[in-house]
Amino acid sequence: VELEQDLRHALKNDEFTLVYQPQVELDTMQITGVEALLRWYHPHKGLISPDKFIPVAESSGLIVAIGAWVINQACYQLRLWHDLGFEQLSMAINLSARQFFQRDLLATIKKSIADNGIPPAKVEFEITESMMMRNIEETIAILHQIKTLGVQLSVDDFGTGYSSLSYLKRFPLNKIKIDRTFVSGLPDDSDDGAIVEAIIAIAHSLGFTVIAEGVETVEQLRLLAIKRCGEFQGYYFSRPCPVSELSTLLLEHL
Ligand code: G
Ligand code: G
Ligand code: MN
Ligand code: NA
Repeated sequence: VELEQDLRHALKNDEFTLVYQPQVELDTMQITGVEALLRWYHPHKGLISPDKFIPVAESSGLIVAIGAWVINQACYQLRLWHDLGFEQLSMAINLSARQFFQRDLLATIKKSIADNGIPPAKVEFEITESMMMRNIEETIAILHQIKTLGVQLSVDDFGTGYSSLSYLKRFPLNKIKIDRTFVSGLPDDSDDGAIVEAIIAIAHSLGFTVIAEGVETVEQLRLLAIKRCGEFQGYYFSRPCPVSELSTLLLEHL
């Protein structure tokens, strides 16, 4: 309750910021995109993790306003990076369940893209596998609507939502993000190895690109390369970082 009160003031008090984690192409080790991740600097409690406050924002409905701020801020930052010459860079933005099933989402996305004058194809929205499976028909319909804007769509935390792989082809997606719980077992855990291999094979046969999350070691990276995973994210390359640090990384890797 206290957290919810504070969350109500956080937007207008300018307490939110976005950090960005690079998404890297395995073959070239070049940065192709970044994922925007929300951070809340509470005036007294300091940094509060999204794992703590996103659920509160969801249940209170505040997520709609906060999420709209995230979308616009991420698009604004992408415009700045494009203007600096990093024109190939894409921006991945997380959507929460309540945000996804909310009527204004389409208009919010459209406005942020138009206001910031960025190519829609360079913007990607992530929804989690568990969100997708809650209401399959409605999810498919909304994804098709979002798709008409020309943006990319990916499924986050894939492998944790217990969806049948055969369902996947019904969703108009571009990319699958392999959940980091499977990557963390690589290269020694043969079950995780088999799961990762299966996800990559199915994804490719359905025409999706694949990104592995949570890559922390060079051994994990090598195994993913052998299994022909296209891209990765993780501490091995970089933690999520503020704009200035990311600009430096872009100069070196793009
Ligand atoms: O960056 P970090 O590990 O702290 O993120 C924790 C969780 O919060 C992850 O599941 C991530 O997807 C989620 N998250 C981070 N930023 C956002 C955001 O802007 N919107 C939503 N809906 N979730 C986010
Ligand atoms: O659920 P989602 O994939 O959006 O969440 C991304 C979260 O994963 C962020 O909180 C980010 O900080 C975290 N993360 C990113 N890279 C790594 C990594 O290499 N290891 C671990 N443990 N967490 C990571
Ligand atoms: Mn994500
Ligand atoms: Na994830």
